[in-house]
Formats: sequence, structure tokens, C-alpha cells
Amino acid sequence: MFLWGTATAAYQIEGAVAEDGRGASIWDTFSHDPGRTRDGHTGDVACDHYHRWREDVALMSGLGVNAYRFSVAWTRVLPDGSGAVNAKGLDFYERLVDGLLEAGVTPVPTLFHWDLPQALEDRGGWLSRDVSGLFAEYAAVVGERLADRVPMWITLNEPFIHMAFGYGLGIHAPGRALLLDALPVAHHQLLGHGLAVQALRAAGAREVAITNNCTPVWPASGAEEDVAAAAAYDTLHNRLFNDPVLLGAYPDLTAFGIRPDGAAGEGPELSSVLGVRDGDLAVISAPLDGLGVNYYNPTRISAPADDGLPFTDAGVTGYPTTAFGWPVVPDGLRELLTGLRDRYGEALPPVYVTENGCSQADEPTPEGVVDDPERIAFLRDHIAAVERARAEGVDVRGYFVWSLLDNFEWAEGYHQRFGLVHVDFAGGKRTPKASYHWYREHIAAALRP
Ligand code: IFM
Repeated sequence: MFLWGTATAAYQIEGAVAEDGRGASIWDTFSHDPGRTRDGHTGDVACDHYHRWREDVALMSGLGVNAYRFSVAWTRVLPDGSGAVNAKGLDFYERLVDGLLEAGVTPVPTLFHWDLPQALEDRGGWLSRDVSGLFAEYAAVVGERLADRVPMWITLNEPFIHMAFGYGLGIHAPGRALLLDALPVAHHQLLGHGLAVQALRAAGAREVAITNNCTPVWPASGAEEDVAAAAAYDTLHNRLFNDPVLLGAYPDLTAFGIRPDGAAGEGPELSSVLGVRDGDLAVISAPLDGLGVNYYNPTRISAPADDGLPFTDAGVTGYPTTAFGWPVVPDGLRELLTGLRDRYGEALPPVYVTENGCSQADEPTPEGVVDDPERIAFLRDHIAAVERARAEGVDVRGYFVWSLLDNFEWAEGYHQRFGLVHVDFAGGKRTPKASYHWYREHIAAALRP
């Protein structure tokens, strides 16, 4: 059955950061560091989902979704990232999973959605190869408890964004601005993914996937320099994370001054830059049951400026924008999905759109109504794009709206509202928006026999 769902992530909704033995993550540290997030917002309380999860499951039940993608906070389960298991943390996710199953909603947990244990950051974070193995140990702990009831697992969420924003630019936790020196973070996350797949399968997991953030890349013009720059960006954003998983090989990184292994010429070799060892790619490319794809917008790229990177973000113009300023390009989702099929062919497993949605400045009227016609149009048009991709032969098996609830939007704090349900952050009150009702009707019609 096609999965119609919504998605969230632990640090963005749970709150209760100091309860029941949870350890600190890099997002606790980062958000409490003055100036890192807009208005100093933190996830300390967020949507208080840790206490209100029953209400949130009831909201999903009312919505009629048949799947829910959430993330497990590594530090609730292993407060120091490794070693002693915190029973209360694991119990929380077990209660959530059982509550979802009782409500007829398939749980789809993601094991890593950016909230690395601070204790592991203190040991080098994802720049350290050791973290890959520790991630698999954590996956084993969660898998052993829940794999009998959870049919589908996602290892990582958007390893590109975590590498680029967290370690390359320093605008997300852990706040390191290493530019291309962040590249080992790609390999160590992917190795962690591969090892976690093994651990989950050993624990009895039926289906395992990874979620990559993907973007169609448009050259700003037909000029050779723009086309080459677009190819370099496509390599960094898309291929660096899809090729090793689906093809068992890293793409050519020559545009980044990195020499293919064994090739003559200048510059360091790819394996030494990324930290690839014999056998790693076999682990990373073990067969998957799905590729999760998060889509928000295409990216338009022009020739390099003078900042050491082989591309410039030229901005997509001529389209409506969300409250975040992101261009709304529904057909970009069809382009992305058909492009993945064309690029990877038989190597592409079934695809799940694990996130798609938009931020809008939604506030309730005095009567308590939240009207969000832009979100309704956004969802309608993007779902139609998925249907076109399916009609063109792409095996898409699920669509998850980001997000169930307005929540903590990372460096933007509570300023970007992505939810189908409005959250009053002063007291936690939930108000379903007009888009919630629209999506409910859409799902009901789609699932009607
Ligand atoms: O809120 C994020 C989410 O955590 C990961 N994907 C993109 C969303 C919107 O920015």
C-alpha cells in the first residue's frame, strides 16, 4: 500500500531535554551558544511532544495517515553516545511505536536526524571514523527492541545537509566551518549507514532505507562554465551521497581538486581525503529496500566566484516563494524522481518522498481558524508531480509531509512554520490548519477502494 504520512524529528518536537536520563546532544550545546540560532531559540521545550505524544498520535489518527516518520534521539537511548543504555529512553520510543500501531499508523523511525551525542562530538564527531561503528551499535540497541514491530527503518536523514551546514559552513550544530575539509563527514556518515544496515538486519529489520536531501541542479545558462559548475554542485549535493549507496563508488571529485585513486596528476587522492578504506564501499552499498528523498526546491548554479568552491548559487527566480524564501517549483519533484530513475536505473530501489512541505506565516484568527491556502496549493501541486513521476514509470511508494507540527526549525528557531498543525509555542496548544483537513480528504480519497 502507498504510504501517506507526515514527518518530524526528535530535537525539533520533543522538548524534555533533561528528562528521564536523556544526555546532551550537539543541538543542545549549539542552540544554547548565544548568536547561533535566531532569537536564541532552543529545543528545550519545542512542541513538548515527549509529554503530549498521545495527543499527537490522535492528531495523526484523525488525519488518516497510514505512516509516520519520526526520529529517535540517540542521547535518550545512549546518553553518552555509547556504553550504558538508558531504559527510560528506549521505553519512550516503544510506547510511541505501540501507540502508533494501535492507531493503525505504521512507524517509520529515522535513527539519526542531526542530534549527535555531545560526548561523541567531544571525540571528533563525524570527522572521527569511530563514530560510524558507534552509530551501528546504537542502531543495534534500538533495532533489537523494536524490529519485531517496526516494518521500515531509515538510517540517516540528509547526510549532505549535516555535513555542509554542520561541518562545512558552521550554520548548524556542531558549528564547524571547515569547508571542503568537512568531506570525511560524508564518508563516515555513509559508513555508519552501511554498518547500521547490517545491525538492523541482524536484529530482524524487514526494510531499511536512507534519506537523502536531493535537488535538481539547473545551470544558470548554457555557457560551458555554468554547466561545469552545475555538474560540480550536483556531484557534491546529490551524487556524493547517492552514488556510493546505490552504485558502490564515489563520483569523480576532480572539480574539487581531488584526484581519482591511482590517477596521475596533482592533488590528494579521493580515498585519502575522504578516509575510505578497503571494503568500506561494499558495506555502504549493501542492498536497500528504499531510497528516501527529501525535496524542497531546485538549485540554480553559475560559474565559481572567488571563494575556493567550484560553483556559485545563482538563486532560482521567477517562482512564488515560501516564508523561508524558497522557490516553489512542484515540477522539480517530478524532474528529480525521473532523474534518479534515469541516472541509477535498475540500481534504484523503490523511492519514498520522506519530506516535502513549506513554511508559511500561519497564525490563528480570533475564532481559532488557521487558513493556509498556500500550503494546500503547495501540497496539491507536489503530490500531482509525484503522480506524474509514477505515470512516467518511477516506483514511488510513499509521500510524507514535512511536517505534522510547527516545530523548531534549527537555526531559524520557531520562526518557520512547516506544520499541518499549528502549535502555540507559549503553551503547546495544537490547532489543525486548513491544510490538515485538505490532506485528510486527499488521503481518504486516495485510499478509498
Ligand atoms: O526541518 C527540516 C528537517 O529537519 C530536515 N529537512 C528540511 C526541513 C525544513 O528545513
